Amino acid sequence: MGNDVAARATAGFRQRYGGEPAGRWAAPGRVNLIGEHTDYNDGFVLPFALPLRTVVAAAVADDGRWSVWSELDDEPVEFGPAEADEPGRVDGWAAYVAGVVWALRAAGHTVPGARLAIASDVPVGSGLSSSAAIEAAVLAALVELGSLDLPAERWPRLAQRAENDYVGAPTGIMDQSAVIRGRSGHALFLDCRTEAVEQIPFDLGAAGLAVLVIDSRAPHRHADGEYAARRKSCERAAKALGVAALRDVATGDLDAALARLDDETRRRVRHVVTEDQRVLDTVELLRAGRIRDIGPLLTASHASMRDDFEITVPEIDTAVEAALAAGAYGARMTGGGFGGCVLALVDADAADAVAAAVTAAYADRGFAAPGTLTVLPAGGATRLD
Ligand code: GAF
Repeated sequence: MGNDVAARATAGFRQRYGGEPAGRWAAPGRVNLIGEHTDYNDGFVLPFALPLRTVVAAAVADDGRWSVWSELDDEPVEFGPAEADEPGRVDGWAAYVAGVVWALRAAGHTVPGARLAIASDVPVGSGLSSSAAIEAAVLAALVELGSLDLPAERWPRLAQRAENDYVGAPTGIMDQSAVIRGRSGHALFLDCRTEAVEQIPFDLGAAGLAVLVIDSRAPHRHADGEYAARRKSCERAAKALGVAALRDVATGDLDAALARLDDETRRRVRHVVTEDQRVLDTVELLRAGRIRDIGPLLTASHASMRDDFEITVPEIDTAVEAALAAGAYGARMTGGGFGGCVLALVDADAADAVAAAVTAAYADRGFAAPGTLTVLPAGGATRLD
């Protein structure tokens, strides 16, 4: 098989199923520039889609069943309507596919049976939303193969439902929105309550800048349980404060609100409310074309995740500190936490030096070497051919 991800999906299709796919659909991974753990609090996020993509080569199957092959596994996973209609019956990576079929059927759509072959350049387990990429690419394929009446604005909610209710991960709507609605050269400013989006120009290249993504390689220990615990704590706090969601606590009212809470809840709430404000401030600066000036907001976001929301780990903090010491304008963990990736805003011609400094700091601390990659904002889910 070749190295190109689309070619790998096609080759996988031919090899597993024989014949040609009817088409190929792609969806990217994402990083979040700023706005962490704000989405399920009805707040604001500013992610962008990555140039790394997942590709699905697919064709209709007349028997009304679904076969899914992924390069992660030798054997295809097969399921029919009975397994698709019962959350949890399909597990592992194939649950993201079955979840999409489930969500479509639950919304009243007639989903065609299909053969699907999946190849991906989005690393699994690095916090770059490889699961949302699978969901979005499969959704794009099934909507088109079945000529379903489902405009793309409604895809993120549906893919989120697949993840929440079929897979059982209580995530918000950021990742699915980013990988579906992302646009090249832009960050996606999303109001997670209304789902209103604004494409914010984020032309790093023209400014001589780059975003360096550092894969911390920290194992995602306890990530699921801790994520759910943070979400619950936010929901309890909103109830205690008498608001629908933490988004409704205005920054001006923050001190009075915090005074009514226990110490841990106070710190959780302070993170969410100040993080929403940092997203709004970042958007203002980007609208004014002042990309370098967002650096301190990124770094403040990291401190808030580390000290108040308590979702960072030593590898992640080391990467942020080393990137800043090597001259990054700002750096922060991106994604759900407890591992995953850090992003650093750097001068394009300094990216290699910053990456080397982080790698050296890792060696000093005895951590396994990090992965590093510079990225530009890319487009969302699409049909390739
Ligand atoms: C994960 C979730 F999937 C998102 O919904 C979001 O909550 C994020 O963590 C934290 O901002 O990526």
